[in-house]
Amino acid sequence: HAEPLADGAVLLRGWARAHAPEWVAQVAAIAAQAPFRTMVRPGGAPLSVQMTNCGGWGWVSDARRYHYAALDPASGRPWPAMPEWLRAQASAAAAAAGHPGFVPDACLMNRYRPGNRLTLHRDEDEQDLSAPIVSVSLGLPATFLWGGLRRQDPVRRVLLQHGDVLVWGGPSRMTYHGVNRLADGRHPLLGAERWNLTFRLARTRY
Ligand code: MD5
Ligand code: FE
Repeated sequence: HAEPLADGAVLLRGWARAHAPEWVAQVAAIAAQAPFRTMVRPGGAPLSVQMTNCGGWGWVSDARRYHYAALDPASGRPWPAMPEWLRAQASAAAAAAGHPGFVPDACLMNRYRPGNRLTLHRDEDEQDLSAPIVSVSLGLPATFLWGGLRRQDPVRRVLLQHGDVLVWGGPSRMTYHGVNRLADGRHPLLGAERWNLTFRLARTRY
C-alpha cells in the first residue's frame, strides 16, 4: 500500500494502525519524562502546536532561533532516549518507502488540539538533507498542506489519518509544507488530539 505522491515522497496509508496502541504507549512514556510544551518562535510568538522530543537530538525553537539541542531546555537533562521499538519502526517504514538504511537520531513529537495548526515551512535545520524524514500520524485526521520548492508554489491538500506514515526524501525533502487548523473531533485512542512523530537524521554520521 505504498502510494507515491511525488518524486521521493511516499504515503504508506494505515501502515502504523495495527500497532497504534503501542505507538501511543511509547509516546506517553516519553511525554511523562519530557512533557509536551508550547515553544516560542524567534521574535517571541508562540507556536500553536505543542512539542517534545526523544533521541540524541531534539528540535527546539526559542526566542532567538530554531536548532537541535542535546538537552531539553525545560529540564536541563538529555532528551529521553529513542526507544529501540520506535527506531526500528521508523527504519522499517523508510525501507518500505525505498530508503533502506535510515537510522534516525531525532524524533520530534507534535501534539495538535482543535484549532492548532502548523504554518507553511521547510525542515532545513538538519545537517544531512539527503536523509529522509519519516512522519507518523495518530489520532484525529488533519489536512496536510504540501507545496513545492518555492513558498509561492501551489499547495496540494492531503488528508492524513490515524496510522498513516509519510516518507519524504530525495527531491521532495525540501518542499514547503504545513498542517491546516485541526477540526474538532474525538478519536477512540487519543480523544480530541492528533499526534505526529517525525523521525529525522539531525546530525550527519560522518
Ligand atoms: C505534522 N510536521 O503533521 C508535520 C508532518 C514538522 C512537520 O511538518 O516539521 O514537524 S511532517 C511532514 C514533512 C516533513 C518533512 C518534509 C516534508 C513534510 N515535505 O517535504 O513536505 O505535524
Ligand atoms: Fe515540517
